[in-house]
Amino acid sequence: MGADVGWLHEVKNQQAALEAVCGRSIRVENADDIPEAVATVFEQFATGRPRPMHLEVPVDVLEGEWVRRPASVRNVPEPVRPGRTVIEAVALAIAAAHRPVVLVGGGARRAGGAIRALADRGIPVLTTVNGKGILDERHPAALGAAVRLKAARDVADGADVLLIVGSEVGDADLWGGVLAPGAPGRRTVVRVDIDPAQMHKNVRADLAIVGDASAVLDDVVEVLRDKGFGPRPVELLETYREAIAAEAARDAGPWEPIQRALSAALPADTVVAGDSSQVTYYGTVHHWPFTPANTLLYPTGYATLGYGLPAAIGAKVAAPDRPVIGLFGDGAAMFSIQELVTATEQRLALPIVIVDNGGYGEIRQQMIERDIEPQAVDLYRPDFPALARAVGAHGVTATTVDDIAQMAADALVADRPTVICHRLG
Ligand SMILES: Cc1ncc(C[n+]2csc(CCOP(=O)(O)OP(=O)(O)O)c2C)c(N)n1
Ligand SMILES: [Mg+2]
Repeated sequence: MGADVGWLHEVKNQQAALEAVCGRSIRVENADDIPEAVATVFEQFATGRPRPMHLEVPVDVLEGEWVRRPASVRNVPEPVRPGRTVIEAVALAIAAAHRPVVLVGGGARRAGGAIRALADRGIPVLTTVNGKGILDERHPAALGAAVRLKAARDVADGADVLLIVGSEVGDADLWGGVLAPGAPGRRTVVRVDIDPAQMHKNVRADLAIVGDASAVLDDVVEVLRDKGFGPRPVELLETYREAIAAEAARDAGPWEPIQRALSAALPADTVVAGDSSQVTYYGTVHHWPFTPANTLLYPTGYATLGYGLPAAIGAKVAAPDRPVIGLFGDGAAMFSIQELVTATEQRLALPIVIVDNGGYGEIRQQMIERDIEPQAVDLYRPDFPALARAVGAHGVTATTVDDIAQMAADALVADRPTVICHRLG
C-alpha cells in the first residue's frame, strides 16, 4: 500500500477513490478477515440505506495462504421500528389532516402495501423518480413520479401534513426545485428514513422517525385502521392530476407516443433501463404508467450517460425470466456501446431501443435557451442496426412507434439482443 514504486495498475489510493463514490469501503488486511467483511457488506445491504459497498482485497492477501475456517453465522437484525408513541403521533397527524400528502422515494420500495393502504383512503401519493411505481400509477390517488414538476411540488407544499418516506428529496430528485412546505405551526412534516443522516436533509422534519419504511408505515396504517379513520373526499385529486399532467405534457414531444406504444405492447412486469436522455426523463418517467411489478433503472443522482445499456444487461442476467428493455438516446448509447458484445455473448433476449435525435438533444436545447450557438452537440449518426449486426446482435430500424413496440415485443423472445433504432428528424 502506498509504496509508489510504479506497480502495474498502481493507484495512489484506490480505496479513497472508491470510497468517494460508494456508501463505504472496507479493506481486508489478511485473509482471515474476509468472511467477516463479506458478512458486514451484506448486513449493510439488508439493513441500511441502499448504497453500493466496496470491498478491497489486496493482491498479496488474495495470493497468500488461507486456512478455511467455518465463518460465524450472522442473523440479519430485525427491522428498526420506533415505539408506539411515535407511531400514534404520526397516525394522529394524518387522521386530523385536511390536506395530507405522501411523498415516497426509493427507500420506500418495500413499503408498497402500506402506501397503497394510505392511497386507498384518498391520500395523494407523489413519488420521486427512484420511487416510481411503488404505488400503481393508475391508482386514483397516484400523482406519479412527478416531484421534478412544479405542479407536483405545489401539491406537496400545500399539504398540512407531508409524509416523506425514504427520500433525501435531493436537488436531483427535484430537478433544481425546492420543497417549501407551509410555515412551521401550520403544517407538519413527517420524515421516515432508515438513515438518521437523512432526517432534516433539504426539508426539516417536525417528526423525525428513524426506522424501516415498511415496518413504520405498516404500524401507522394499523393504528389508523383501529381508529376507524375512513376514506377522505377525493375531489382535489383530479385537480392535482390535471395540473401535473398539463406540465408533463409541455415536454412530452415525440417521447410520449413511444412510451404509450411500448407500455401497451410489453408485459406488465417489464424492467425499463433508461439513461440521462430525454426519452427517459421527459418520456418514461411521466408517460409509462408503472405498477409495483415494473422497475425503472435510471441514474437519478449521478446522471451519468452510458448507464442504460449495462444496467439493462445486469437486470437481464439477474432476472432472466423478467422482460427487460433498454430505452435511451443515441448519445447515451455511444458511451457504452461495446457492452453489446457482452449481451450477445450472453445470448440475452434484450431489446435495446435507441432513439436517435442526432446527438446531445438536451445540451443543444439548453444552449439555444441561453442564446449560445449550439457547439459540439450534433454528433455523427452511426448506423446502429449495422453496428449491432457487426457484433452478432440483431439490428433493425423502426420507422413508427408501432414498429418500435412490435419489434421490442419480438426481441423479448429472440435468441440474442436486438438493437431497434428509431430516428427522429
Ligand atoms: C457521462 C456524462 N457526460 C455528459 C453528460 C451531460 N449530458 C446530459 S444529457 C446529455 C445528452 C445525452 O444525449 P442522448 O442520450 O442522445 O439524449 P438526448 O438529450 O439527445 O435526448 C449530455 C451530454 C452526462 N449526463 N453524463
Ligand atoms: Mg440524442
